[in-house]
Amino acid sequence: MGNQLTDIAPNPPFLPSFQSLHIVVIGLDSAGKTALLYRLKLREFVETIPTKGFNMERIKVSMGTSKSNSTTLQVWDVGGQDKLRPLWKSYTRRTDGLVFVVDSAESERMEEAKVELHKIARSAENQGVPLLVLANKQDLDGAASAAEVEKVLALHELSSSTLLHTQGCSALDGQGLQPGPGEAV
Ligand SMILES: Nc1nc2c(ncn2[C@@H]2O[C@H](COP(=O)(O)OP(=O)(O)OP(=O)(O)O)[C@@H](O)[C@H]2O)c(=O)[nH]1
Ligand SMILES: [Mg+2]
Repeated sequence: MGNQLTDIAPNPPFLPSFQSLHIVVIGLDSAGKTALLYRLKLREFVETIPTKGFNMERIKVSMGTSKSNSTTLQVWDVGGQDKLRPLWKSYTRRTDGLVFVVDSAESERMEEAKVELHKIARSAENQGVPLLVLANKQDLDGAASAAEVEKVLALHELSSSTLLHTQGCSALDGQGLQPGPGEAV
């Protein structure tokens, strides 16, 4: 994840390396947000329980190709149950990046995911905030590809207002989250 985020939101040269970037991870309940957070932090799959509030972890990543130039992502994983979604706004205010996680195998909830994503991405406060859509659970049979998720979520309707990238991944087996430049150090 760090790879794509640092690609679309590169550290400006004037940003001191000790400064951290604030990243908010949202998406429907059970999309895999918490599993992804701990896959990135601990590099392993951990069993989760539904998030009632939020989890926050600091994840150090290298910027560009140099490991000596690193920064810290302060990653906020916010519960996705419908009664918690009104709280998303208070986390996304003034964030440096948004990550929206989708369960790629759950086709019957894609419309619900689309509505929530468009609501948050179109809000005035989030204009210009880089958005990474993670098409999670690629390990499951029948999972939609990143390109299919991009289409069904109608991301082209958002691309003029925000920097956008879609990535297929799996918190379970780590695919799409491999270390590389800009990844956890
Ligand atoms: N097969 C598979 N299962 C996954 C993957 N990621 C998460 N899961 C499972 O999906 C379920 C929900 O994962 P969570 O990470 O708790 O989902 P969440 O988005 O944080 O959900 P809320 O906290 O309710 O918003 C759990 O049973 C996870 O083990 C994945 O990549 N592949
Ligand atoms: Mg959670």
